[in-house]
Formats: sequence, C-alpha cells, structure tokens
Amino acid sequence: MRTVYSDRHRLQDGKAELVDGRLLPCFETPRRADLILAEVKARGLGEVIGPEAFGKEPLARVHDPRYLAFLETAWDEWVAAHGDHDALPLVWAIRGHRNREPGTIGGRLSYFSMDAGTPITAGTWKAATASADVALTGAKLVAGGEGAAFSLCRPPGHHSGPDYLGGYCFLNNAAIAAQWLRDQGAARVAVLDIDYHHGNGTQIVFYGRADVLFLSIHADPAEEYPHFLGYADETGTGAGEGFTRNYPLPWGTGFDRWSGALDDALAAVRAYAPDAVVVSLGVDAFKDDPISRFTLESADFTTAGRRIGALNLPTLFVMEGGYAIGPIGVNAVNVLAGFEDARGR
Ligand code: SP5
Ligand code: ZN
Repeated sequence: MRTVYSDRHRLQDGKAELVDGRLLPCFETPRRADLILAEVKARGLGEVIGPEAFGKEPLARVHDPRYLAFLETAWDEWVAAHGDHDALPLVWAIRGHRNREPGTIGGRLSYFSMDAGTPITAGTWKAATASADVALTGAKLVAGGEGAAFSLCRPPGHHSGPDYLGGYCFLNNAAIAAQWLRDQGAARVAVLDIDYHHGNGTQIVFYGRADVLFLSIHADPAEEYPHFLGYADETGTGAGEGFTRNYPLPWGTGFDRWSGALDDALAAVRAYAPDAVVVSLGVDAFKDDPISRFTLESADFTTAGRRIGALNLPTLFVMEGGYAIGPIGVNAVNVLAGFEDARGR
C-alpha cells in the first residue's frame, strides 16, 4: 500500500507536557513519524507520496468554525499576550460553571482544550492542517479504488473533538477522513480505533449517527486517560444508538484478551458492511510504551493487521499514538504488513 507523509509534522515540536504533577518533555515528538517513515521505506511497504492540500472545508465538516478560527490564530495571540513559549491551559469549566467563550487568549485556550498535555507551538496550525491533509489524501486513494492506504499522520487526532484539542491532538484526522469518505458517496464508514486510549473525539463526532460505526478498544477510562469517556455502556444516541461500541480493558491486558475484543469489533464491522474502514492506528498498547499499561508484543501487531486484512474491505490506516520510540516503526509497519499479507500482497 502507499504511504502519505508530510515533513510538516516537524512543525509540531512541543517542549513539555504536564504529567503526574511535573512538566516533562513531550512524549509526542517528531522522531516518532521519522522512525515510522524509515521503517516503511526499509520494509518496502510501497511508494511514499506527499499530501494534496484540501483546504478548510473538510475540516469544518467535523470541527466547529469558532474552534478552527481559534486554532489558526492561537499562537500569534498567545505570543502577543504571554511571550514566545508554548501555550498550555490552566483551568477548565467544571460542574456548575458557565460554558461560555472567554475574551482573552488564555481563557479561550482553556475553553477549547481538554488537558495540559497538548502545547500549542509556533507551527501547530501548519502541522495539524498538514496532518489532516495526509489523512484526506489517503482517503482519496482509498475512494479512488486502492484497496488500502497508510496516512502517516502527526500530530495525531482521535482525542480532538468538534471544538477542542487535547491528548496531543488538534484536528481529528480519522473523523475528517471518515466524513470526507461519506461526502464522496460512501454510504457507511466504520472507524476502528485500536489506540491504547479511548478515541473520545471521534466518538463524539459520530455519536448520534448511524452512517459511521465507531468501535474503540482501549484502557478502561476508570483507570486511564481520558477518564471521562469510553465506557462500555456508551452505545450511541438517537439514530446513532447501537453504532458506537467500546471495549474498555484493564491495565495489564495482553494480546489474548485484547484480540478477543478485536475479533468482536471486526465481527461488528462485517455485519455493518461498510464501504470503507478507517483504522485509528495507535501502537501504544505495546508492552514497553512509557505511558501505557497493556502488554502487546511487536509480533502481536502483525496478527492484528492480518485480522483487519481478512475483512477484505477498502481500508485507510491513520496514525495515532505510540510512544515507545525505538520500536514504534516496527510496531506500526507490522500492522500494515500483516494486513497486506492477509490480502495476499
Ligand atoms: C494520541 C494519544 O495516544 N494520546 C495520548 C495522550 C495521553 N496523555 C496523557 C497520558 C497520561 C498518562 N499518565 C501516565 C504517566 C506515566 N507515569
Ligand atoms: Zn494513545
């Protein structure tokens, strides 16, 4: 399969994130994408191409225009108010507070954020929009008849909701791609999220809809980030009832149990008979991931890819998380190679 990749990901290079009460160097670094790209080339997965520019329209199909306007100018406003260092929010609306956009950049950053782990930097808007273009270009390959494509997105996307950033995500690449596929005529799209963390942003985008099936296998929010969404009893609402499925799993989960959830999710995808599948491909379920607590081995990612390939459906892989830097390329490309293997390529 072909890989879509843009060097512009390097423009998102945050200094620090708040973790367990300390400001630590960002886990979500440019090296991640560089190493995945190197492995794509080393393994001969297929041609690597640059993204096409899709503009703001496909972004606005998923994100609130006020949020997009905020994100585009946030850095300049932040620098004018606070100086030339990364922007992080400090306070959030909580039970009983007003959900009303404040006037200052600091207040607006709080209003449009879900955590203090996702710094806005000088290059955030350019990197995030390039990442969305990478996803959309992959979607175009799949819509055009290529059986599969790999969008090597960075920064990731699945935690970003209609009007907020968080979890290292600014624009929801997978949701933007899934919506674009719908807009191009796909009747039904399934989004399968295998990142270690719940894809809260993607779930929210499609929660009331039956035309996009959302399935997420992740660490139980009762113990793991993002804590406030991703429970099994979240199954969709209204017309979307039954079209969201969550598989929260406990810390320490290994491939036996994880793959049981995967098989159940894949059966649901089959029954749904979508025109295309978007895989939110995080590899942070890996045993040595520094911020995660599942125990998948590198070889398990190959098996997972094979099972996804056995669906025999047009498939777009969209890169999400994975922070064990050394093996990140092997783990991600193992999924893609397993997929190709199952397809007989
Ligand atoms: C795309 C993606 O994978 N985003 C993940 C964002 C997670 N950010 C907060 C993680 C908090 C983990 N706390 C454990 C720290 C290890 N001591
Ligand atoms: Zn993750």
